[in-house]
Amino acid sequence: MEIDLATGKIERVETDPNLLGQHLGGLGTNVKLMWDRVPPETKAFDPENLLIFSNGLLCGTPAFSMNRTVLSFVSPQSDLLAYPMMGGFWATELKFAGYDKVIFRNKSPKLVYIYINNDKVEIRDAAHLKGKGAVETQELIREELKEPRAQVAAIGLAGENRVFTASIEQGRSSASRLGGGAVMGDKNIKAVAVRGTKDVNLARGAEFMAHMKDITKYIHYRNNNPLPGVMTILSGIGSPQEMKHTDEKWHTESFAWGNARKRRKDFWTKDIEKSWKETQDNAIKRFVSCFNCPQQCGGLITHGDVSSYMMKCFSKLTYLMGAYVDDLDFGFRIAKRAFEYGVDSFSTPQILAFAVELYEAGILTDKDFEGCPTDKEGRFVWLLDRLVRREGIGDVLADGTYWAARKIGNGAEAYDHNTVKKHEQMNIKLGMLDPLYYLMYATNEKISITQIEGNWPQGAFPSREDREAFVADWPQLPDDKFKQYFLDWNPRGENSNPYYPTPQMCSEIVDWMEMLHNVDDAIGLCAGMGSFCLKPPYHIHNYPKLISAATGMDLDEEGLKKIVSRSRNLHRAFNNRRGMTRADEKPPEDHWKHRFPEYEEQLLSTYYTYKGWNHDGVPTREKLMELDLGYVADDLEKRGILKDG
Ligand code: MTE
Ligand code: MTE
Ligand code: MTE
Ligand code: MG
Ligand code: W
Repeated sequence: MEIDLATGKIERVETDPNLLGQHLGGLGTNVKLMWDRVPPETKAFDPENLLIFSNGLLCGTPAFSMNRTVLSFVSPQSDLLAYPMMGGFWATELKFAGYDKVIFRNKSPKLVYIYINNDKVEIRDAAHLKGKGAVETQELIREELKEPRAQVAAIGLAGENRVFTASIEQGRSSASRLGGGAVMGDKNIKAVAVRGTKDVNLARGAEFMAHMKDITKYIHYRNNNPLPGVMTILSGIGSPQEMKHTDEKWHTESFAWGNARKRRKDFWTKDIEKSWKETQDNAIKRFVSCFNCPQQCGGLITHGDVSSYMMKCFSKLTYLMGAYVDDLDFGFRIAKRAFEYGVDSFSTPQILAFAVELYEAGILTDKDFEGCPTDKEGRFVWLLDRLVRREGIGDVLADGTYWAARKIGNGAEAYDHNTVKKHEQMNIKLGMLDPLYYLMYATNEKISITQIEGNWPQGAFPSREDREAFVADWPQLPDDKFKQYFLDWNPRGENSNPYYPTPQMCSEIVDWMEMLHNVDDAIGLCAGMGSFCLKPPYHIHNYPKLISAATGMDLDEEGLKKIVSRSRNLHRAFNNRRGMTRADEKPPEDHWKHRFPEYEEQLLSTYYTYKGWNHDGVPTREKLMELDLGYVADDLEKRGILKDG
């Protein structure tokens, strides 16, 4: 469905089966639409920027955990193609209403919300919702529509004010990174509500369900047999079980506090452990899952006088660590406020901590902080309030550290030390260069690591027996050679970081994991059941079977790999066309204490070659032709981006 917000025209366009054959759905087909329709001159807040809400190819089928909505747009922060994602219930509701995507173009003259109720689609006035919270708005709209089962994705103040880190919130989920909320606010859309009651049909239903039987069995098995020898958050499946685990020794001591600055290696004392466990156990009323998922990664939070809300993963830690506050109570308090404002809880606390650093360094002054409380908690809340309203210094901070640093000047640029392609990274700063993570940070199009890491363990196992046990039962592997790579990998000494896995092996491993993420993001699967965890239920040997049974398209492994590689290269070309090049592909300088500049260049070159990209990181004509993307090669050549093949 396509909605022109300037004219109010609503069009229904039949999904083109050829397009699905070429790019599957979700992120894959979004990228194709963006390539075809959003030229490189278009900026985030131009009317021509599209805002696409898409479900994945298998959303709404009986397959577990197929519930991702993939948003796509040009990001105000990076000026590249952003694709934040959310689970929850919105994607499948859209499928049940009979649509695969909603594409918004142009801007509405006044604040509106959209109501899709099966075939009936309305653009409704939202003047009365102006300034309301992103969580609150969802309930207000359901009441107004008298449709308690409508699923609503909404923005808060931050999105309305085009804060570059504004998110889009839905139920227990959030499309968080790279400013989708800002683009939605710029288009004057407060919310998109959906209600759908139609059927979803499978091409070969019995066959599909037979495959699901095996997958279900495996999910039970994995849930009953957590992996030994890895840290708790990696031992199970589903997105990280931060609501269930209370042991935060690893995160609080390994990740850096403040604006990704200091590690506190003795933080996790007995007292902290006791108080944090108590706070978390009291705060979580029950566990919640996304549509048709057995894993319950979210928590329904009721905390003191804070009205109840839902949370999962790292948001409980990010503000607290950014502010150097030791009490978990603060984490649960400020998160609700931030979710109502609708901001990304990775970037935003880093920006607030960046402001505090600038103040301490005398680059920001008392004048900028006039009226700000002096305690750490009060200061963070005050800064957050200014940021989402774009008031005073908040107006500068609202563009994120990269842009704020350049506006503030006076040495502030040196404090922008944790961005890749203008985007704030997780606060993980470690000692020794990790060649796999180096490649992920440098090259993946999500501009953060989740989109790439996953099936390959994050570190070598110390004992040979444990390694042998791990590889003995590894049916998810795309190729048996990875077993040997893993067996030979040591935590220290010979065959360890940074020279092992070798650049060639690293290229193969990163490519394999990226391929899985590209599948998940195209079919709408939560990465926690596929690409993002160790030994997941969905993998390269069963994806093609499910896709074939659902669609009737008879895909094998090679065919599937080719499709996602096509979308992935088109995605890269889209960003190359907007100026992204080798010089942009680097992790923050202080990301590891020990760096190896020449070796890193070798890693990057080896990976580019493996991917079929030239020295600048642009797909070669040969690669593009192989993927039936000759039209992309022509375009890049015409623009002088691709030279000499
Ligand atoms: N921001 C908000 N507002 N709410 C969230 O739940 N989750 C964080 C981060 N920012 C989160 C958030 C986590 S744990 C992840 S992995 C990323 O958003 C996911 O990014 P995406 O939604 O852009 O795909
Ligand atoms: N699923 C896909 N397909 N892609 C992703 O990047 N991120 C995971 C998980 N599932 C991810 C994904 C992580 S780290 C988290 S914390 C949750 O999604 C975020 O859930 P939400 O987007 O519903 O808020
Ligand atoms: N990497 C390491 N080494 N350890 C971790 O615990 N957590 C993951 C991931 N990478 C994690 C990690 C989780 S749960 C999230 S949400 C992502 O980091 C978020 O980072 P991103 O925004 O860079 O994708
Ligand atoms: Mg998300
Ligand atoms: W996460």
